[in-house]
Amino acid sequence: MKVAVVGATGMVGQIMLKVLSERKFPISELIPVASEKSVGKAVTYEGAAYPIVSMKDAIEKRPQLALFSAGGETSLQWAPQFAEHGTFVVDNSSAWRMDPSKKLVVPEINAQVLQSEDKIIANPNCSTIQLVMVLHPLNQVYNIKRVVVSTYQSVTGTGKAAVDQLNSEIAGDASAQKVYPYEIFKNALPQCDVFDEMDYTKEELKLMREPKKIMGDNTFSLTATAVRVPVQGGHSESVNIEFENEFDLKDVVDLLRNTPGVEVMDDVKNKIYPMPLYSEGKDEVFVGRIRRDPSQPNTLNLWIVADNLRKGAATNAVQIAEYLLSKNLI
Ligand code: 2RA
Repeated sequence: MKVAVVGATGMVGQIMLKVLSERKFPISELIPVASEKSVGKAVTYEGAAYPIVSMKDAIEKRPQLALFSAGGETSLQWAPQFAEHGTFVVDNSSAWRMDPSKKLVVPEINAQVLQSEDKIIANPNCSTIQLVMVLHPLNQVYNIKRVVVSTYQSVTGTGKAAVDQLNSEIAGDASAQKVYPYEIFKNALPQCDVFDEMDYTKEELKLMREPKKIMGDNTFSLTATAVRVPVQGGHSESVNIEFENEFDLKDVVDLLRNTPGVEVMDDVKNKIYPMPLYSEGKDEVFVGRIRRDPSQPNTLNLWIVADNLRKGAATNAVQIAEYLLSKNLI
């Protein structure tokens, strides 16, 4: 299969290439695409150099699949041009996620909504993916009433410049390019992306809106606070969930243990719980600190960690492509 990777030089694009290779995705021709200034340079895939081409050249090659991670504006401009020539686009930007005509997919939850005419498919936000991987199975059994989530997000979610800022600050180099409004080292910024008129950030709005579309359930309420922390291995989330129905805590843990793509790490007596240091480079969504909330009935607290560049972005996108392949849609 001819596969274009748009944004191939970015952090997510590079992980997409890694995941495609790890999962032995059947690529007959790899078409790396990046900004005009990168055209002619090369990316490495499975030990070989592949020249970066322009968007127009990539479209002319008529790829069956295009994995996009190049920002919303680029996706809005170019994804339709790929799609109108029959390419399936899986887009990691926020451009299409809440478009009612586009599917927003976490394969373990709602891949079945995909059809052959879905030529632009939205990959959810990283912090959304790890959250719904845990919320969905619980909702099916215990009927969620309300969710309160606070995130502790890796600088890798912002991109390479943010990682460079953190590493420079750790090294004591105050001259590094500032991506954030403040130092991130020894700090926690209660701002991921820009604020809206209600003083919520775009990241918080994604967390509050995307889960309902993916889970196909508008009956529960969800509020979020997204925080950036000086971490690189993945996003962490503290989640409080109130259910309509009573639950047995052991049943909740057993349910999550039997959920594909979720790994329970919950043995506090031995200090076993999810951490970004552990999740980095893995595709599972790790959940722990699962405990009843004594402040109100039918409510529990838990802690979710995942590598935001993998299951939170690249791996989920490749899994969508694998689903399309498995159903002979592509
Ligand atoms: C972030 N989820 O972490 C956003 C975009 N990757 O900044």
